[in-house]
Amino acid sequence: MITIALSKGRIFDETVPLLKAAGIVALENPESSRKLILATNRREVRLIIVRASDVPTYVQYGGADLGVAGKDVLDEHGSAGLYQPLDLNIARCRMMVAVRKDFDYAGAARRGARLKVATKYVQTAREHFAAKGMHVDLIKLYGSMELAPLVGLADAIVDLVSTGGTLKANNLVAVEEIAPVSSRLVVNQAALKVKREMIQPLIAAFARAVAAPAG
Ligand code: PRT
Ligand code: MG
Repeated sequence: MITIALSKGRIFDETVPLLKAAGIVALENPESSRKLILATNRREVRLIIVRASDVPTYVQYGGADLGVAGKDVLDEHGSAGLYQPLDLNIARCRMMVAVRKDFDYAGAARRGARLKVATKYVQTAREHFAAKGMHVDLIKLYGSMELAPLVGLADAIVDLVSTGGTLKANNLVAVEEIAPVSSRLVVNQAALKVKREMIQPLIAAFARAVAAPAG
């Protein structure tokens, strides 16, 4: 049996075509089913549905053999015990620094001001500002970062941006790109050895599907 960990929503939706290219079709839809373990058309393959930020943990400890996780999540989690053979090029977005429209970020940076930065991505933010030599106080949030500058909790946020619609709706502007983000295939290193004859063809099929997307 091999177990693949996925999160609901955009990662599941964008992984479906890759699974299909590898001959794997889920027998249920996680949006309508409450099941956390989904059978597939292949008796020896099952999917588990976990929070996006829990995917690396399941794979690292062998609760799943493989998984799909955003680079944002992997950077925060660390890569211990995880083999990352493939950038799947899905769920793409950018890790950005954003501020209120009326906040002079460049000026504050130039003056060496100490900024309050709210984010779910504390590790990523710490490394980014340290590399720039900027002093920041990091405020850990678990969601809705866009609110923090609007109520004076923070001067800036570090968050993912895809269409830019959320920033715009909240009178925020992106002022700096930290990194492009896409989702990666992650594999448990022990499973790769023990179940190599099942996992290797799967990685190969995913790689072919990424190189030549259908449609
Ligand atoms: O929702 P939950 O708390 O369970 O976890 P999650 O938010 O981490 O999961 P999910 O499914 O929302 O995201 C899974 C992965 O998708 C992330 O880890 C990213 O790698 C990737 N991804 C791609 C995104 C986005 N695009 C994205 N736009 N994840 C989140 N967003 C959010 C962003 O945080 C912001 O609040 O969407 C909002 C901005 O979107 P735009 O289109 O308005 O710019
Ligand atoms: Mg979300």
